[in-house]
Amino acid sequence: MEAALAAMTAHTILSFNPSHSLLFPLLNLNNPPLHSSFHAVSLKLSPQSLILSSTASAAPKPLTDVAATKKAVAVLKGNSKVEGVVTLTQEGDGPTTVNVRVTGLAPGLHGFHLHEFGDTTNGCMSTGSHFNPNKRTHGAPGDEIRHAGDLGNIVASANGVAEAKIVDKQIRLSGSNSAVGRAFVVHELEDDLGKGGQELSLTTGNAGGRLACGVVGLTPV
Ligand SMILES: [Cu+2]
Ligand SMILES: [Zn+2]
Repeated sequence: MEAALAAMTAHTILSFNPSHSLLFPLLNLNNPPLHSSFHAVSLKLSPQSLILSSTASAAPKPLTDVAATKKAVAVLKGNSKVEGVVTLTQEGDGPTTVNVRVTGLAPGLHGFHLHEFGDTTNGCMSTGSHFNPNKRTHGAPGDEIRHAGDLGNIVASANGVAEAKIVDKQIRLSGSNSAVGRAFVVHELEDDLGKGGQELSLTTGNAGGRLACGVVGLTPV
């Protein structure tokens, strides 16, 4: 938090300087007699007041973030008997816990991802590709190089029920990696986690059709 604050302060000062160099030539041209007195006052006070105001506005924000627990839910449906519920909880800035229960599956592994869009106007197809804010290739949940949306596979038992508790550091419930407003998709086939050597391994994990999907929305904690 202190490092972020220092970075913000440094940024404030850096971004302030160009306005100085822009401001004074203009004043020089338009009103030369006022230049020297305004120059002195501005250099003395403005950087200090900027630092003070950025400190004051930045300090309370991380405190409320740390204290907050956020919770979200997605109800998965599709064009088959496959359905399920995904709940996400995140405490402060910690990892996100994703609890999954899907029924109606063929026994075995099924790719499970967060896709980019919370749009189901054309069923699960309109949820787009795997959520990928950092422009990486497809991978396993434990990989450094992966889509943020890559949560690997869920495993259905002989009775077609898959239950999983996934703790993930890339999916969040706020900020640029937020899952809220996007969609979870459960797939027909196993996700090869980018290692299948197939044409689609590095984009979709070759996980086949989209059996069910659901848009992530906030829910009471
Ligand atoms: Cu997917
Ligand atoms: Zn992916």
